[in-house]
Order: sequence, then structure tokens, then C-alpha cells
Amino acid sequence: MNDQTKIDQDRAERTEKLQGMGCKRKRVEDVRFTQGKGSYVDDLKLPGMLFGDFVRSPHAHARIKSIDTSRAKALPGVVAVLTAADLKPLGLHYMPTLAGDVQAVLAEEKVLFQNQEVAFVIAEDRYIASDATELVDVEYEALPCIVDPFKSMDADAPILREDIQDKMEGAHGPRKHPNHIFEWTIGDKEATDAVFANADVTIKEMLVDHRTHPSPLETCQSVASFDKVKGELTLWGTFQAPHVIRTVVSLISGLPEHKIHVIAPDIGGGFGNKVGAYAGYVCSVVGSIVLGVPVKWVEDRMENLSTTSFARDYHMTTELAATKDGKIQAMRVHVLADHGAFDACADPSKWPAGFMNICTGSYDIPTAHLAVDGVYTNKASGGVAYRCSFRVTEAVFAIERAVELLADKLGMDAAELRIKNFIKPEQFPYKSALGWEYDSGDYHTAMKKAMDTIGYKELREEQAQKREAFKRGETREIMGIGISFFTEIVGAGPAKNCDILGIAMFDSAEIRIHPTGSVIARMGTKSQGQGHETTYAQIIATEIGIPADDIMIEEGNTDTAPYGLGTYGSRSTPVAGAATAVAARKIKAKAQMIAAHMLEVHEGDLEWDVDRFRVKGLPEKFKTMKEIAWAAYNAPPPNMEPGLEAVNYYEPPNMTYPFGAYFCVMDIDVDTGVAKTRRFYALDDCGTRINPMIIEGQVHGGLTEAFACAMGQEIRYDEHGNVMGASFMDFFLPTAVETPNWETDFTVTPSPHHPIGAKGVGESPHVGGVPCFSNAVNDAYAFLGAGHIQMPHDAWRLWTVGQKLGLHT
Ligand code: MCN
Ligand code: CUM
Repeated sequence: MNDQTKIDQDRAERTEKLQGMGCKRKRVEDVRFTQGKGSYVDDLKLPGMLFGDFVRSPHAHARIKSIDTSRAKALPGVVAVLTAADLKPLGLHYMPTLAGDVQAVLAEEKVLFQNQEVAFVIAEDRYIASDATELVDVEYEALPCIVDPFKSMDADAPILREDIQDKMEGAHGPRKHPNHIFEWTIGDKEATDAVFANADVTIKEMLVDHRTHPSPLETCQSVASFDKVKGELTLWGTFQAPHVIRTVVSLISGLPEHKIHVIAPDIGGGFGNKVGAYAGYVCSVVGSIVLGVPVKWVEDRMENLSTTSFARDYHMTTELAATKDGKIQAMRVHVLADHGAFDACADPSKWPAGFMNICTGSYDIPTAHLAVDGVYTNKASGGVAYRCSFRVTEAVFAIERAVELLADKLGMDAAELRIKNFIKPEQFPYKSALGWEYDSGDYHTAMKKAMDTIGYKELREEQAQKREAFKRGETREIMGIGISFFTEIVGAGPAKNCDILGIAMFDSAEIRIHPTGSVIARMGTKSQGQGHETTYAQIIATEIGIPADDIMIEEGNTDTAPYGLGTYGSRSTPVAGAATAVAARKIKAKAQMIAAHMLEVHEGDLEWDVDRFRVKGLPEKFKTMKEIAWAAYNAPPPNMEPGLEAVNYYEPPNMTYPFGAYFCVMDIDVDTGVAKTRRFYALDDCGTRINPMIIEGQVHGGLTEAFACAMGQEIRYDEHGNVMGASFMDFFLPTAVETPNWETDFTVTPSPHHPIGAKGVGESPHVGGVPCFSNAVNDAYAFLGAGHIQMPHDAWRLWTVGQKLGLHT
């Protein structure tokens, strides 16, 4: 072995020991999760703790004539019953929403959706509280309700929000009707209309991304404990954004922010459901302040599905204009957004329709216009993202279905049409017609790799043969090939356009190296299962040369973690991940000065080598990061303050734009409507990959939720506003039995503005997956002249399609 080989080998061994970026490091948090040793909100048991439960409205729209709590209060074990009348003097019967609306904590004069919170019973245990909810007598006078958002602004529509009936100026401009929330438009309307008027080919379709729910396994919950002596409130809860919750609680309760301790312990899945603030949080806090003992609130499954947040419910009239040979010239979209009874959409404040204006997708579409109208209906409020960065799933669904419809009309292959319109590698950074600047991308390479791997040409040939066989009556099975090429927009965000209630959407990391060279690091984000304890440590390991196993990551305690805006919109890696790298580099810079002092050389004479600084040209003279850490506390250079720690608050210059190419092969039995996913191939590009195993897990999870949404999951309402699908009996939650096999792949196009070139990935598979499934179904039926088939594509609905097409004999 020659010297260089030895050096290389030694370096490789030291690198491997770090388990840094690029390593398939096993998830450290799973040691406790797989042994049932996680610590969730409901695991918390405090002395004297009481339990709250809600009385909920059976009606979708009704006037409350009276509430009588006397029978409930008389039940042994019941301690208190709160109603709007109790909260009103405190100014807490309404709470502000993230979207600039207010939301009833407990209904005062009216209920506006089924299962709305009417009273909060606090008792010695959960069962007594639950029993007592049945003893609260509420007299209702039922009112006509609005279920169909298209009827919401009719002249004779019942006015839903009487509390803001006369307030015709909303949080996002003028309201056209008492049931109108906002109109949001972007793009050049005149130019777009002109292109459409003169286009060779146009398509127009109402594409519905139906109402669904993130449904994490752990429901929303909180424990509030108010210490009357100290005047301090501790609030444990299922919070994706603990610091924001602390600020909001301070603003609405008047308690000073430093006397509020918000703690998000382990979280059993969030998927967007745990971003917003809910009545249960407020009532547990009020209960504890009033009673001086801890109060716990834990949602049951039905409450979770029917009241805390919904996702989607976008009705998108989508149009494309193109030349005869398939160059897309313009896009025009109108969205009717059903927001339910209160606008509690969880978006950055300036974005009433999230980042819906990413709807031009991965294509170079020169002209576009988007208009969104938000309306009130008698349904639960919410409007959370559900595994997508603020309405990106809706946007990608619109463009990816529209492109397929255009391909159909042009008689062009859908993959070819996409490639023809892709933004070219040399166009990045690319400014889209609706205002975004895509940081980087190489769509052609990704698409080619995907098509070659899946064997696209052969699949189309097989499909052509099967179609002939079907027409000849030899088979009852039809084959669909679904494609989706998506661009995500994650990592909110630059302060110039992203804030939550006025707080700029930066994020943070604080890294502290102990004298022995072990590390604790804290971030402003909060994992709900994404594996942050594993992956942030990998970033630090690579940056400062300390093994990931010696680095502990802590999140979720607002007393110790630096202020951050939390985890949603796949922003942890783009924002807090960047903060982590920058903080680590600050430490490294100080370490270099210490090393120079120790080795008695000038700083500039040192070079970094995996886990140490060494003297250039004298590789045997070095100091390891561990040695430097010890020195930092014991013998720092004169005039240098001791210690080795750093904090960074990172304000990203731009979002990151991960992308991917997905293909789905599906076989559908036209007689039963049963769809079988034969193959699903997902190629993701999230820039620099921190942990390939975790990325694969994220992709598996996101695709499974995409499969759920596209193929069956739905929160439906009947004409009386009764919520259908409020339990797992009706709401489709796929298990391993239904879930297809996933093939994953990748390309790497680093983000040019991110310190380590990483983009987010947590939501990409969902965003790309939903249209891919829907396109597969639509593609299967296309040759039969089915036209656009709305989601969800469960067997019953697909059977209906066959019925309509006269396929059943
Ligand atoms: N990662 C990586 N390399 C990259 C990008 C990400 O290794 N280039 C890793 C990260 O280090 C992190 C994970 O992938 O461990 C996800 O990172 P990121 O894409 O930054 O997303 P966030 O951590 O901000 O997670 C949020 C995202 C969202 S918004 C939803 S919704 C969702 C998702 O994550 N909810 C989840 N994935 C989930 N996974 C689980 N288990 N539970 C949820 O509730
Ligand atoms: Cu998009 S649902 Mo996630 O942002 O918590």
C-alpha cells in the first residue's frame, strides 16, 4: 500500500465514522418509538389533572336558543362547564385565525358546521367529561345550510357569518357577498385572454381536488397547566410550530410571552393537521387558568376528522391555450375555494390561496392568469396543506391533469408534450409568469431517466394492444399509464413575501459543543416523524467532524430552542437545515482560530480534513475537533472568550424548488371498478441528499397518502351538512394490504442558494403522486371517450364510469 492510498483509506474511515451527509444512518428516534417508549401528549399525567370534552352541534347551521348546563354540572365528578358566555368577558369566545379571520372557540348565537364546539365540560376523568356532554341541554333552531360552494354567493343564500355580516372589507380586500371571503388574482388577465382568443387549440375543464383530511394517527391534543403563584402557563401540545403557538397564546391571553412555556413532545404524525390553533387548545388553557389545575384535552377520531382542519376543496376551472404543434402559450385558472365556516387556512399571511400560483408547473408558459374566490359554507374550517406546501398539491393537480387533456386533444403523447414545454436547464433561475423564481432544475434529464427505467415506449405499445383486445371483447381489463412531472416550492420563506401573523418565516439552529466534544443542538422546527434527530446531526457531523452519534438534537421546547416558525411546507431542511450548516460553520471558524493557537501557526496555514484542522504540507501536525473542543473550555487563545457554541437565524434568500418524474401503471377491471396499481415509479430530485434512507421513507409515506387521496379518501357532506367519512369505517386510510409497491429513484440538482444545496422532500411525493394516480385512471378510460373523471377513484365511482359508458351488460 503506498502512502497516498493509506491516507485516502484513513480519511474514508474517519468520514464513515461520522455518519454525516449522504449516509443511510438509522433513525435514532426509532429506538424509543419501536419500543413504545415515545412520550406523547396523552402520556402526560400531572397531579390533580382534569379532563375536558366538547359538547358539539348536531346541526350544520342553527341558531342557539338556549344552553342549560345545570344537569351536566350536577353530575358527580364534573368540575366546570364552559360556554361562550364564560369566554366572552375574557374576549376569548373568538380566536384569530392564521388567515386573518376570527373563529368561534365556543359557538355563541349560531353554529355553522356539524360537530362545532358549543360547550367544554371539565371533569375528573375523560369518561365523566364525555358522559356529561350528553347532559348539556342545547336548544337549536335549524337554519337552511349551504353545502355546495357554488351556491354560496347566490342572492338568496342564507348569510352564514352574521358576526361579520356588515364587514364588507375582508383580510384580503373587498368581499362581494356576505358569504364571500376574498378574491385573489395574479398574472396578466388581458394578455392571457388575448392569447386564448387567438389560440389554435384550447382545453377547459373543471378539476376538483376534493375535500379530505390529513388524519395523523395521533389526534390533536393539549395539556395546559397554569401556575397561579408564578403566573406562568405551561402548554404541552401537538404543535408543528411551538413558538408560533406561544406568541399567539401570549397575544390572545395577554400573558407575557416569557411566562408561557410551550412544549411539543413526540408527535405521532402531523401532515399539516397540527399547524393551526384549535378550540381545544384554548379551552384547556382557559380551564387551567380558571381552575388552577392542569387540564387535558384529547380529540377522538371522529372529532379529528370532522372538526380540526380539512384539506383541499378546490374547484379549479383550468384552461390551457397552445399552438397546433403543442407549445403551451397560456394558462387561465379560476378557483372556487370552499373554506367552510371560518377562514382558518394555514398559509403565510399574505397568501390567501397559498402558493397556488405555482400552477404553471414545470413548463415554460409565458402568459398566465389565476383568480381565486374563497367562500364560506357550512362545513368545518381549516384549509391546511396536508402534505403539500400551501396548495401546491392543488396547483400541480390542475396543471398535470390539464397537460394530459391537452395531449389528448392534440393527439400527442403526454410525455412528449411535457418535454416539449419543460423549462430548459439553461433557463434557471427561471421566473414564472405568476411570479416565482425557480432556483434550479434539470427536468429533461429526470424525465429521460424515468422514461428509460420504466420502459415507457414498451408500456405504450402494450397499452395499445390491450385496448385492441378490449375492443375485440377479449378482456374486461383496461390499462392506464399515469404521468406526473411536478415542481414543488418549499422552504418558506424569504421575509419579503412570507410571514405568519407578521413574524418573518426564518428558522434557527443553536449548536453547543461540550468540553468532551459531544454536542447538543436545538432548532426552531419540530419533527412529527420526519427523523430530525437523525438528519440534523448528520449535517453537523459533516460540517464540524464530530460523529453524529455524539450529537443530540432537541426540538419542541420554546424555553430552550431558539425561535423558529416550525415544521410544515417541507421547510425544515431548506430553512433550519441551512441555519444548522451556518451555525456549524461559525463554530468551525472559531475552532480554526483555536487550532492555530494550539499548533502555533497562522490560521491560514490550516486546512480542514474531515474531523480535524491540519497544517498544510504537514499532515502529521493536526488537532481534532474533539481536542479543539477541550481547548475551547480550558486553554482558549488569549483575548478569546471560552466556549464553543453558535446560533444562527436563517432567512432564506429564496424558496427551494424540488421536482420529480412519476409514472404509474394501472389495470382496472371495468366491471367492478377495482383498480390495481401494477407499478409506481417515483424519481425525486431534492438537491443534496442528507439521508437517502430517510428520503426513501418520506417518499413511501407521501406516495401512500397520495394513493389514499386519489383513490378513495374523502370528507363528504350530505345535503343537510351531515359529515360523511368522519370515521375510519368510511374514511379511506390505506394499510399495507392496499398500498402498492413503490420504486424510487433520484437525480441531484443542488439548490444554488442553500449552504449545503439541499431542497425539501417531505411533501414532494404527495404533490406529484396525486395527479399521477388520477392521470393513470383517466388514461385508462380515455380511449373509451370518458372525458375527465373526478377523484377520488374508488371502485364504486369507477364502476359508475363504466355504467355511464355503457360498458356493463
Ligand atoms: N431530507 C434529506 N435530504 C434532503 C431533504 C430532506 O435527508 N435533501 C430529510 C430531512 O433531513 C428530514 C426529512 O427528509 O429528516 C424531511 O425533511 P424536509 O423535506 O425538510 O421536511 P420537514 O422536515 O420540514 O417535514 C415536513 C414535511 C411535511 S410539511 C409534512 S406535511 C409531512 C412530511 O414532512 N409530515 C410528516 N413527512 C412526514 N413524515 C412523517 N413521518 N410524519 C409526518 O407528519
Ligand atoms: Cu403541507 S402539510 Mo405539512 O405543511 O405540515
